[in-house]
Amino acid sequence: MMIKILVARAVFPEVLEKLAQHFEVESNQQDTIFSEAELAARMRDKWAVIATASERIGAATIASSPHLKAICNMAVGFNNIDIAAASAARVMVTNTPDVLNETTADFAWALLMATARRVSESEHWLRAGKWKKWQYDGFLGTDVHGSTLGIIGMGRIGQAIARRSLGFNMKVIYHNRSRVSTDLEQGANNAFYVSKEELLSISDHVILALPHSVTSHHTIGARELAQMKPTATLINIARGGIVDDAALINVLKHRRIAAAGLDVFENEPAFHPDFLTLSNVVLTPHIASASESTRRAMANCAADNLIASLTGQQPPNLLNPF
Ligand code: 8YV
Repeated sequence: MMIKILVARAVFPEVLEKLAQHFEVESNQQDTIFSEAELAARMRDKWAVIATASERIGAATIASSPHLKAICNMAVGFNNIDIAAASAARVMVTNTPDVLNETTADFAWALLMATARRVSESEHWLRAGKWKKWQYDGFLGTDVHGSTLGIIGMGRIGQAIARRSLGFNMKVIYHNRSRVSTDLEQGANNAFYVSKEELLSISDHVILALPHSVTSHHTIGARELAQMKPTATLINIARGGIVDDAALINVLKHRRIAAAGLDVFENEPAFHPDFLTLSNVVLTPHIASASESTRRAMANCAADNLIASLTGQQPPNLLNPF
């Protein structure tokens, strides 16, 4: 009898074929969103699962899956999984780091440029048929070149974002749980380590690239937003929950910062409806890693982690060695 695995969301067919060479695969090519209880029911007889950041896999689900050996997230972030419960049950957890660094960094820049230079806002205006004449002060934005970029979270994605700032002649400051090595700082366009307070008060543009955890929850709340320049922009390509969305809506409404570009939201996809009433926010549906080749690489990476974890090898991206 073949070992049973679950692929909890739709995925590239070639990835299912690769998995089917080793296992009996239950897939979800209709891409149904399972409730936690339904996911738990489907995982009950499975040895491993491929999930995305949208599937919450908590202690109860892990406890009700007696055969489970591995949870393979198709994401670099893993705040959707109770790692402590998985480790206690000797269930391996893996993620998909590195393959998405450059694509995600590209997108952080896409959001930064769109936000600072009011690309979406002006396009909506144009599409609404409002363009009757050129105006000297039409859609004045904030310069990106020559400005100070503040990056919170100087991991692999943060560094890839920083590297791109060289061509824009920017000064890079960063804040991280701890200072990174001098070599990494130099490679990140000579990024300079500062406190979070200093970063928020000096930066013209702030990009969030840190993981979400209990400690990073609401890293940017009302207090932090008040420390930012009134002309500053805020970009979040990391996770919903790092920013207090209600507090952000309040400062955007009163123009206490210039604008925000958001790819992630608290409680997504059911994000705060007030964002839709604001013209100074660029909203995208969690697509920072969404290039064809990167999404393929992520899916293959998750599959390779799963195959390794059930064939007696150490998965390449094991998060919880025990
Ligand atoms: C994914 C992400 O697209 O990797 C992550 O952590 O947020 C995105 O790249 C998404 O989370 C799918 O799991």
